[in-house]
Amino acid sequence: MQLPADPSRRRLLAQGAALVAATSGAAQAQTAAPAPAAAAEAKPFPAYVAWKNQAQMIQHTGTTIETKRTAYGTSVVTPVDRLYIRNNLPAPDASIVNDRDGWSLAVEGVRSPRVLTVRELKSLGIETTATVLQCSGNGRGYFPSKPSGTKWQVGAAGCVIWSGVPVRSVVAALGGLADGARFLTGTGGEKLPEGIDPKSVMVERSVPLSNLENALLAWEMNGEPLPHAHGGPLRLIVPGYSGVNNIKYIKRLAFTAQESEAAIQKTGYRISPLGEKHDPSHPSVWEMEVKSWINGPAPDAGPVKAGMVQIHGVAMGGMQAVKRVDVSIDGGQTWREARLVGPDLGRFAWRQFVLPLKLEPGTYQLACRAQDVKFNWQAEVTPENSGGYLNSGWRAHGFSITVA
Ligand SMILES: Nc1nc2c(c(=O)[nH]1)N[C@H]1C(S)=C(S)[C@@H](COP(=O)(O)O)O[C@H]1N2
Ligand SMILES: [Mo]
Repeated sequence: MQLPADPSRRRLLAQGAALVAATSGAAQAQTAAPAPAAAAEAKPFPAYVAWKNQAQMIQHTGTTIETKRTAYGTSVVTPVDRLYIRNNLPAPDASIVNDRDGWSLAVEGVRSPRVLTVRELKSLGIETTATVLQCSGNGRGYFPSKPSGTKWQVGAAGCVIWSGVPVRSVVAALGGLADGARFLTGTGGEKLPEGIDPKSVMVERSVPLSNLENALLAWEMNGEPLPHAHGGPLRLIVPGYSGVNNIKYIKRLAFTAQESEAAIQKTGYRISPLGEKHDPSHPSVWEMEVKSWINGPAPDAGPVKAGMVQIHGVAMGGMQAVKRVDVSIDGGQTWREARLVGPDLGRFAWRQFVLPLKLEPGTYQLACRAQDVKFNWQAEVTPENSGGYLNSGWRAHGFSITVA
C-alpha cells in the first residue's frame, strides 16, 4: 500500500509504527506496520477510554482492550496509556472521580464496622507495591480448543505500581476482624441494571483471608491518581491474584465467613474440565502462575535483520519472585539462560529479561520459560479448561521468526 505523499499526513498515519519501533528497538517494525487504511478503519475507543494510546492497543470490544505485544517496551512498568482494559459491566459514570477523597467504602466484618471516605483512608497508612495485573483469560487465544471468551494473546497484562493503604491497617483501625472471617470480599461500585437479580451481574469477589497480609486499597497508579477506567477513585489490589480479584471502584470491603454468592464468584472464574459448566466445587481462579513471554522480536513484525538480536520479554512468578528465565531458539530442544534486566520491584512485579544472540539468516522457533524462587518451572502446556483461564504454557506462547 502506498503512503500518502504529504509528509505531515504520512507522519500522522505512520505514528503507530514509529512508536512501535521506538519502544521495541525493532527498526524493521516500520515496514511491517498495518497498512494505514486498516489503521484508519479501526473502531475508535469508547469515551471512557478515549484517552488511551489507541495505536498501541487491540480493541476486541469496548470493554476488552489489550496491549500490543510490541507496546510493552523494556522498562518494567507498563504505561497507563496502553495498559489493558477489562470490564464485566459498563464502567460507572466518570463523574465518580470528580471528588476522589469523598468516595466512600463500607467496611464490614470487623469489630467496628464503618463507612470510611478515601480522605479518612489516607490517614490510616501508605504503602506502595508493584504487581502484575493480568486478566485470568490472558493467553486464552493460544488454547487449541478455542474456548469462548475474549481471545487475549499476551496483552491482557501489565506491571503497575500501586499506592494506597494496606487493608490490614484499615482492619487494625476498626478494632480487628470480627469472629469467623475466612474471606476478604470486595464489591465493585457499578450501577446494576434494573429488573434482574443483582447477584447475576454484580462484580463481587472473595479471596482467602491470607491475603490480608498484602492486599492494598489503592488510589494511585504509576504515580498518577487512579484513572476512572482502571478503578478510580479506589481499587482493591490483591497481589499475585489474577485480574478479576482486583476490584475496581470498590464500595464495600467485607470480611466474610463464606465466599460471595455473586455469580462471578460462585460459578464464574472456575477452573472447570473441558466441556463442563463452571461449578462451585471447581477451583476458583485466584493465584497466578509462573509465566513468561517474549515481546521482541515480535512474531508479526516482519523479517529480523541478521546479526545481533536482543531477544527480550517479561517473566513473573505469580505468588513468588521469578528467579530465572531460559530462552530457546529451536522450539525448546535447547535452552540458554537469559539475563534479568532493570530494577527488581518485588516479588509480585514482573522482571524484564534479555538474551543477546548473533543470528544467521534462517527461521527460528522462539520460546521462553521462567522459574520462580521456589524452583517451580513455567508449565510446558497448561491443561485446557472450559473457561480458557490461566494459560501459561510456554509451548503455546512460542512463535517463529524469520531472520534475513
Ligand atoms: N468493579 C469491577 N472490578 C473489576 C472488573 C469489573 O468489571 N468491575 N473486572 C475485573 C477483571 S476481569 C479484570 S481482568 C481487571 C481489569 O482491570 P483493568 O481494566 O484496570 O485493566 O479488573 C477486574 N476488576
Ligand atoms: Mo479478567
